[in-house]
Amino acid sequence: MTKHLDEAYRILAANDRGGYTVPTDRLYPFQWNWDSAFVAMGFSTYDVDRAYRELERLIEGQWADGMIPHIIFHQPSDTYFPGPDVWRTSHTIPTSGITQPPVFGMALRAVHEAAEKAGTDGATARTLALLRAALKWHRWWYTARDPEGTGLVALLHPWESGSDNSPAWDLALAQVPTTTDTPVVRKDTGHVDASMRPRDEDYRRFIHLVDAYASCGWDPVKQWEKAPFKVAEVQTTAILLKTGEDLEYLARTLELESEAEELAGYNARTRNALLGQWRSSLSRFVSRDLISGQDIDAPTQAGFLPLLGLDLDPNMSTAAAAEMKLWSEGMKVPFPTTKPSISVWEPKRYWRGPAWAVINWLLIDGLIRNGQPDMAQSLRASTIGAIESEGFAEYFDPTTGEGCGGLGFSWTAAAYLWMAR
Ligand code: 9WN
Repeated sequence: MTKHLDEAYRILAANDRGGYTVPTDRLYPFQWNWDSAFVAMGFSTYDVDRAYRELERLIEGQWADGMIPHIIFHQPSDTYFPGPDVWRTSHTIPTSGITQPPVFGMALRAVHEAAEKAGTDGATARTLALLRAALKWHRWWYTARDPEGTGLVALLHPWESGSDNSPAWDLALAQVPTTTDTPVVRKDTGHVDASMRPRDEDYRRFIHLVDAYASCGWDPVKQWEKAPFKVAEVQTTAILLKTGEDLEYLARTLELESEAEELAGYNARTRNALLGQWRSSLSRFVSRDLISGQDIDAPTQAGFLPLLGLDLDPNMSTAAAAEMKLWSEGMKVPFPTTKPSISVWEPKRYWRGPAWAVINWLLIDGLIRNGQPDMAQSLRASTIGAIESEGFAEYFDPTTGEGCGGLGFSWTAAAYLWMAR
């Protein structure tokens, strides 16, 4: 284990670009939002100052309306598409124009607790500044992405889910045109095998959406009206709820009572809304396409993520765990991001089947919360085992355990540090 811990430290040091960490060299040469939150939790296990720094550098990209973008382009690089010229946003530091799952609040609580334990100087002031930024972003989610106050937040681009080419988007994305104003000049397939990446057609739709929102001047109200893709999504909403709980905890700890009450209100609303997305016939939760008005019942990992933020009735948690077990049968490294028995399952293609250490991390937390410690323990052991035998790959083929995608990956290193602690 020491050898692998040392390797994890080495990867995070190698991917450091000055207080922030790139996901991996060349393939992802900038700061990514949810990657950095996971990385901050990894740092919190051995370097609290660096953990705070990761979050502080991320909020340099926060927009005036509160959104924290999914990419912060701190320094130029020509190894990634789409770069700042495609996004056409107007923040002081170049950024993308969409967001990513708000793991930030979970990370802030972990970093704050590590600082308390270590008795780190100046920790309260640093937590407070980050908490204020997190609160602004939290309010942004509830106004920009749930203007009708349903309690579920919507994504306007598949990249916002972090699960870019998941089968969950197939039907909704098919309605998005493949025409673009911007030439699609992919760089990713120059770094990793094209069979492991989203398809060209997916990219044309991804860029069509970027063009559409850039032409709204990135104004959230106009985007909401014009959006060709609008999905009230359970994975992101579950993460928002868990983050909301952690921010509420921090607000109470720092005696910000009215902020804590405000957060408690959001949390209660979202808890009810998420519970309403449970489908007992499927033993999992479903997202909703707000354009077609239909449930999205494609079987993906997102259906189990609500365990992270909810305390389910034991009948529900037992049913969800049994369904997860079914999907994991015969898998060397669970948890597959798409149900293995269905026709669109591809065990090596990005979010259409592979196992991801950070998704397992969130599922493990959800299983523990919901009284399933054995399953949590076996998922933890197989994730650690996959990393120790294959290295710190971006993700893993669940059937063989083979490491796929980019190598020397920061969030896989962070997940290892967190799970091994
Ligand atoms: C687009 C950095 C990011 C992750 C996402 C993952 C992938 C980007 C891409 O890489 O997305 O944001 O270009 O493929 O899907 O979850 O944050 O690791």
